[in-house]
Amino acid sequence: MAEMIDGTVIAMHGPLVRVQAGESSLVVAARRKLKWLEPAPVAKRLVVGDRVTVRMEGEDGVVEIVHPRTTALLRRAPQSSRPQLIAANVDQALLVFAAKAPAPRRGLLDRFLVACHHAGVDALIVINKADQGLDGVNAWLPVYRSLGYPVITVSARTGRSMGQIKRLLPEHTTLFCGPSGAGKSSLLNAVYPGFRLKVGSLSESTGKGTHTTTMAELMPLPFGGFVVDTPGLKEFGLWNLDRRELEAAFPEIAARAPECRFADCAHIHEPGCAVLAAVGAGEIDPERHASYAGFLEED
Ligand SMILES: Nc1nc2c(ncn2[C@@H]2O[C@H](COP(=O)(O)OP(=O)(O)OP(=O)(O)O)[C@@H](O)[C@H]2O)c(=O)[nH]1
Ligand SMILES: [Mg+2]
Ligand SMILES: [Zn+2]
Repeated sequence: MAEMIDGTVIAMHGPLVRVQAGESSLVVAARRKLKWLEPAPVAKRLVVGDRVTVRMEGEDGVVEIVHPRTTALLRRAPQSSRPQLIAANVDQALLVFAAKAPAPRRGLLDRFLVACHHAGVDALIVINKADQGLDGVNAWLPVYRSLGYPVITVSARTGRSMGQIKRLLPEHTTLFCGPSGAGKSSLLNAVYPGFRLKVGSLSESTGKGTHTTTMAELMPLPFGGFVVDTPGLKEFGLWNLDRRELEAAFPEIAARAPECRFADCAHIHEPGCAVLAAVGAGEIDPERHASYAGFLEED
C-alpha cells in the first residue's frame, strides 16, 4: 500500500530530491511527469522550498505533486533565454554585500531589488564585514534607506549587530543571496553555529569570492523558521519584466511617473518627463536611474 506524505524540498541532488516531512528527511526521486497543481508556475522545475506530495512504496519514494508556490524568485539563466528559479515559497530575502571586499556593486543590488519586488518577496539590504569600515557604503546607503528598504550593517566576524539578523528569522523562510564572498554562509554560521557551513576565501588576484557554496539549500532553524543559503551570483538577468513592472519596482520613479507629460513615458529622453526633472534636481539618485535605464534596455 502506498503512503502519501507532504513535505518541503530542502535540497536537489541531480535526479534525487531531499524532502523534509515533519521530523524526517527523505531522499526520493522526482517523477518525470510531475503533477503541478493550479495555477501552474512559470518554471516547471522542482526547486528548494517547493511543497510536494511524495508517494512512498516501502522504502522508495517519488515526488508526485507540486503545490502552488506563494513566491517564486526568478532570474534569466545565464547565456539562455529561459527562466531559472532560485527558490520557491521564501517570504523575505537578505541581499548580502560586503562593506569593501568583494566590492559591492549597486547594479547587482538594484537587480535583486527588482526581482524581489516582482516575486513579492520582502527585500532587506545587509552589509556584512562592517569591520572593514563603512565609509564607502555610507556614501550611498542613505539612498536605499530613504526609499524605505531596511538596511542592516553587520559583521559575521566580530558579531556586531548579529542580533538584528537573528530577530528577523523566526517564522519566516529567508533567502540569503548576494555575490560570492560577501559572507552569506558566514552569517548563517554566526546565526546558528550548528549549520557548520563551508566558508571560502577571496581570490588574491581578483578580490572576489571563490564560489564556495555550490547548491541552494533550505535549512531549518532551531528557533523556528527556515533559511536558504545560495551560491554567490555574479549575474542576475531579469526575467520578462515589462516596462510597467520595472517602473513599479523603482518606488522613486513610480512616484514621479504620473506627472510626466506622456502617459507612456519611458523616462529616458522624453520631453516633459518628471522623472528626468527629478534626477536633474538631485531628487532621484542618478545611479538608480541608470540602473532602471539599463534594465529597460535588456528586454
Ligand atoms: N573581515 C570579514 N570577513 C568576513 C566576514 N564574514 C565573512 N568573512 C570572510 O569572507 C570570506 C567569504 O565568506 P563566505 O561566508 O564563504 O561567503 P559566501 O557569501 O557564502 O560565498 P559563496 O558561498 O562563494 O557565495 C571568508 O574568508 C570569510 O571568512 C566579516 O564579517 N568580516
Ligand atoms: Mg557560501
Ligand atoms: Zn517620464
